[in-house]
Amino acid sequence: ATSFGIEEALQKLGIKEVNPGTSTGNKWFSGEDTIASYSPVDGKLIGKVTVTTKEDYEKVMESATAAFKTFRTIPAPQRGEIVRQFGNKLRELKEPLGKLVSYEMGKSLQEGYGEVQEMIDICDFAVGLSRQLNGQTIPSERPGHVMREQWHSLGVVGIISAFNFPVAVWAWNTALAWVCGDVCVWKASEKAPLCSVACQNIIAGVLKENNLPEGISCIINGDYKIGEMMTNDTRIPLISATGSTRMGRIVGAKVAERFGKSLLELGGNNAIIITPTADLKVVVPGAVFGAVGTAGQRCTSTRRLIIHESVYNKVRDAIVGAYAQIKIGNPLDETKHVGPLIDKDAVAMYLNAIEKAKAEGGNVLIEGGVVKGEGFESGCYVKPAIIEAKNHYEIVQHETFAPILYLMKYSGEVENAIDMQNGVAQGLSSAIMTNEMKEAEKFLSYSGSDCGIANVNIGTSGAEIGGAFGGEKETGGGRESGSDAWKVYMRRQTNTVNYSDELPLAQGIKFDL
Ligand code: UN1
Repeated sequence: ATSFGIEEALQKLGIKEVNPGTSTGNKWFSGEDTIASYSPVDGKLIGKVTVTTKEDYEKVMESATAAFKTFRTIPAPQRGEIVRQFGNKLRELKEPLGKLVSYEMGKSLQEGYGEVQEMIDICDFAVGLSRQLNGQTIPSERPGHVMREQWHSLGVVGIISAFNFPVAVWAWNTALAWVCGDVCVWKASEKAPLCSVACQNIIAGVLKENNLPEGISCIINGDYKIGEMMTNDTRIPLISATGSTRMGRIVGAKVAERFGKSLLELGGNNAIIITPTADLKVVVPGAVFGAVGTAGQRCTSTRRLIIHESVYNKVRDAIVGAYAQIKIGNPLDETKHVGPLIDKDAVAMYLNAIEKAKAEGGNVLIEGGVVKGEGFESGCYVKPAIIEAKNHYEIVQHETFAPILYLMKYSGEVENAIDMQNGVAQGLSSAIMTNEMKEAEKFLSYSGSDCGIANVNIGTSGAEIGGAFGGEKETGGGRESGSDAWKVYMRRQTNTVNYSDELPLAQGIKFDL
């Protein structure tokens, strides 16, 4: 038996040895092929999920398109009520679901719970939003006329999610999509398929209790070929995809070709600028959590520290000192800070990145490497590394999904640091540590950070759901979660109504018959 109550958690979530990987809600479909999910924590097989067949995909799409026609007629606040009940179920199941996330994906238990908390938070947000899907009234240039803008449900939303946030990213999308009157088809990462089964079990119960039709929440499972069925499917007006820039380039192009919309959340290359007035009490935890939290596998993970030369040695020594305190080990053990990487491929990429950084001239301050010995049998545990590097190194320009932190110096004014921060292809998250008001405002101004997220005196990761989440450039341009991100899940309609007895034309055009 596995320790830390995993067996019990799996049971509470309805996870079996072999699980059907395709579902339209309370109906499940099994194919022959399976994906085995091994835990990076101890290398053990957790369970299997069947791969979606072409025929079953068709059943899912038929069910989803039919459900949409009913679901969009239910008043938005009533759809909000469904999401409210879903949020309550998540509150009840926070412990087992958080544990499964931690065990299947490898992030610390605290972060596993945090991820479920993000799901609960977005449900609460969506419930309020269900009464605020407001359009506007626009003054018409013509007498006796009024213009309006309305937001209508869009249709089937296809969700492709990554292994690193195996449940929260799905919820960011579904909670909003559902209150907007859309139905969802989710292809989870093949590296965390059991999380999709667990989530589907939870929402299926809510849908059943409310006598709602099949097709409002669907899951499909498999590799990229299963995702491709969705990207090529004209019945899906919106694809929301989280993952690598490589994946997003393909998905974005495919979806655009058929005039679908895509919401892309791709790679980041996030930096913290550390200025001469930065407070070390804030800098050290901010930078260290950003770099080693989730073993560096967040798209918002801190990859680069851009430090002013006048404080460089002091900051470097403080960060290096803090790394000495980091405990690597079983993420279910709450005394550990850093768990494993997702799999051995990720370990190989991490090792390769360190070699490349060295070959390009990087100076290793904290040696990386694979952790061996008792408790580390999965072969997925690595040491967080620190390397002094130059921003232009090819490896520094590239997102490596692992705990490797690059330190670099800037001199002179903050503008030089901002140039370095912006001098990468990605544009997700960024931060400045400063007590100088002018520096902070410059960083946030039009000529400051070019990222979708720009923070002052906090790190690059750990965004709250209330703000819109996403970034520019190779990060893909999508925004999900808070603010007005809901609009992408709806279609905008402009209405002009004439309540006069005449028909004046716009722009003063005369058309006399
Ligand atoms: C991701 O890494 O894909 O800001 C999402 C954060 C989290 C979300 C990260 N709230 O770190």
